[in-house]
Amino acid sequence: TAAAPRPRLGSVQLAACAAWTLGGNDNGSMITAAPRLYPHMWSWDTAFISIGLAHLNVDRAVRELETLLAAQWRNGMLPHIVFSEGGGYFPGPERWGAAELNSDAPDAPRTSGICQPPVHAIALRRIVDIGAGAASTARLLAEGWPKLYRWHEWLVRHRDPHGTGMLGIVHGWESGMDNSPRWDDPYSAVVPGQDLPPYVRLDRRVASAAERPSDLEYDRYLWLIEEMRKVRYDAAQVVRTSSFLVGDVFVTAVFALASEVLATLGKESGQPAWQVRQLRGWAHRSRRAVVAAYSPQTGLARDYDRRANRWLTTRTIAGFAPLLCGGLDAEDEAAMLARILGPDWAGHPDLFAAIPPSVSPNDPGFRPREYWRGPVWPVIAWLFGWAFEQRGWTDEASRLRAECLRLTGDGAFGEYYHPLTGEPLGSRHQSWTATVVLDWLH
Ligand code: 9WN
Repeated sequence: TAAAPRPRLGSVQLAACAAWTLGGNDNGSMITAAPRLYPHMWSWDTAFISIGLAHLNVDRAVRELETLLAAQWRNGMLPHIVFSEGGGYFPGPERWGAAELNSDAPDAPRTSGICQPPVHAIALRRIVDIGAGAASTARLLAEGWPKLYRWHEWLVRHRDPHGTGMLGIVHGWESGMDNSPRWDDPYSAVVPGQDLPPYVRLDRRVASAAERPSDLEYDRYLWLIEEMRKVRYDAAQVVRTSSFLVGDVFVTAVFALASEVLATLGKESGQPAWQVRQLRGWAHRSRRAVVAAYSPQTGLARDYDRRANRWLTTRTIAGFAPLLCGGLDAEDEAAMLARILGPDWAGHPDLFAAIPPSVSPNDPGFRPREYWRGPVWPVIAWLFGWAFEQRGWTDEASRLRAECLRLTGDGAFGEYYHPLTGEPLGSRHQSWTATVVLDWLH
């Protein structure tokens, strides 16, 4: 797998390409996650998309985040998909049936019935900083902050009902890392019933089968939706009945980080002090849960399978979650930082660019083309880079940024990349890849 020579654009051309990509994905009411594979709005994609947009047009960035927030469920959940009028994606709004089954779901726009990692407060921070002084950012802060507070509150109430600090997910899609090997064990206990309604996958019309999840994986994804439909997406019942329930260490770390960020934004903008304090308390508790999930044996943090009552020791990029939110003691943290940069991960000698892939090339389960089982995801690198900067690891952050720009410098904006050759994979013109590139260029 020798790296093929790839064109590299200058930074002005690359920024222009990114802007062109976002413009092309704008359907008039939203910027879709990707032109053909994902013709709708995805929750965490939109958070990242709005960051890049803020560099081009801050009012447009604000509008994008507002469009997502307008689809918030009445109970506080931010849905993982906000559907546009067009079709072209399966499962679409009819298969989810969220509005028909649950009165908390909005009738318009249509949405899915699950959520995604809570990175939105980080986007709010970035937009407020980039667009300081603009009337639209002041509006977003005033009106968006209480919505994000309710979103975090929903997560605590429904995904950590016992106050452990670790947030649960009820579907691999909620992790954002759909078919990561992290979920192989818990998914093996998800047995699709005979009454799984038939369906036709649309994703493989766009991306090659070798780069997408398998049919068995899809049956399980769809079966979990059937289970949720049976309890009408009632959040408390979903957690009781879903055959997939996992404490997700990465989502928990994102939540801890984002709660801290939201608290600071709230303090700066005069939000109620008790809510700011509560957010800091949630952040503290979740940070402790992430630290408690750390395994000295693997040097990584673990997920917890709540159905099987056991830790999951799969080694993936998510195991570096403590680097996002902090909390480890200084020695363990230094070792973890060295590990993510070292020869098993970003420093692996065969990598095209020194960016940590989703699974280590040294892992027997490493599959360099297959979605969350090996490829590099620029957006994940952006998140770690941003956290590194917050933590004061500025050299590491700028090296990561330079390597990411090298990987994405051909302007293809792949959804993910082959870690050894740098080939773009999955969808091309993926909005969140274009947008993190824009942020790196500034
Ligand atoms: C299911 C949109 C989304 C991302 C996820 C990524 C992928 C969807 C899919 O695409 O998931 O939600 O159909 O494969 O895994 O992280 O938000 O870009």
